[in-house]
Amino acid sequence: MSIERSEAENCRAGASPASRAFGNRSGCPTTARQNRGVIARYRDFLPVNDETPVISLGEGDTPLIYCPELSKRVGRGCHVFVKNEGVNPTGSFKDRGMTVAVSTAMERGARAIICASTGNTSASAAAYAARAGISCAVILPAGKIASGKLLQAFAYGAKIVAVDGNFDDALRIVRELGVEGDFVIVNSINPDRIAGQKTAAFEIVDELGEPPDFHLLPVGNAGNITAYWAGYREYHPHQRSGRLPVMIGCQAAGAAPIFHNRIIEQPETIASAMRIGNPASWKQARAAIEESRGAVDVVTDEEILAAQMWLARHEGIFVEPASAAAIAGLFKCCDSNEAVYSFRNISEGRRIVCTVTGHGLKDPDVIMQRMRELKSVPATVDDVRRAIDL
Ligand code: AN7
Repeated sequence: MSIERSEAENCRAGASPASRAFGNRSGCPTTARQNRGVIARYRDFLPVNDETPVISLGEGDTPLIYCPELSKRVGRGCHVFVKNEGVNPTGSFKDRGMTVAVSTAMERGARAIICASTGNTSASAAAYAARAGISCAVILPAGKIASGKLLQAFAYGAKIVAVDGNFDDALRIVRELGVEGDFVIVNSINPDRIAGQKTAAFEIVDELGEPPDFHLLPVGNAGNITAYWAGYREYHPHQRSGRLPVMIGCQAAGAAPIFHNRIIEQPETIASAMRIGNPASWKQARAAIEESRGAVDVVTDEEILAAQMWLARHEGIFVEPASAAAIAGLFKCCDSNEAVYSFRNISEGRRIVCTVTGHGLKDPDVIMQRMRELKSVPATVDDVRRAIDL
């Protein structure tokens, strides 16, 4: 009996009514407390308390990969690191915010969550709802979701609704449904999502000892750039220097409302994750860019696809097109006269982090189109050797 109690005490989730109803679904095993996941690691910085049931899939703690070939491309003795968010439980950075948003929703007794999504938020919401044992509705722009992401939402058992419209239409509908109170919205307009996503900046500072000089990332609905900037500022006391990074946001040329400073009615890009014309965190993203003396720039679909292949083939990191926008943005900073922020005159030895937000396998169709048809050969060593042709 006393052992049972101490296990329950160890398991913070065990304390709340919500988690009692939930039993073991809180993510807390009966014999040991789960120590993985962003809530376990950064609890003091997150809007949780001892009553909050922890709904986790072991997200976060993603590798910050030193990239020698990218560093060479930049030159000037600079060091480039890629923060690979594609290795989160559902294959994107969204899991960091989702663990917090779903845990706090459970604490408040939610029975269902809802989101609009270009794909990754829906995959993540569906997984964490399944984990929590609650319902999940995902509202998606019809025909514009990468196949891997759609499969995930289905596999995790979400109710999928495709609308004849784009992401901005879907988010408008979700906002209205949220007001009616039947669902907790888990888009990044939910501040708990942003709070969870800040932990990526904490991890980078913990690993490098201080923030990088430059941080590049793709920008769609602009929640992530908002979260990183908040994270870097909030984590100040935990770093050696008082410095903050220059934030550089990368938008797709056909879906660049922040760059153009106007709503884009019909956003279009191969990077479907970023096909957003009226970002929810627009103002916060602007503030991050201005306060950090950074920039927002655009990259074309061709540049995005070239960067995706380059990163896979030179560094062994396969990311989805939206994520490759950060790499394409880095190349633009280094190579192009049109870059909003040029790296040609930056000081020697600067540290640059690029966040790659989602795994390449999420969007196989884009790559598949570029593969030639695979013809089989007879099953002999000679035929295979000839076919290898190296
Ligand atoms: C891989 O899933 O908006 O600027 O609904 O999936 O924080 O929106 C996804 C966005 C970058 C842009 N990279 O981040 C959604 C959604 C990937 C993404 C972004 C998204 P934000």
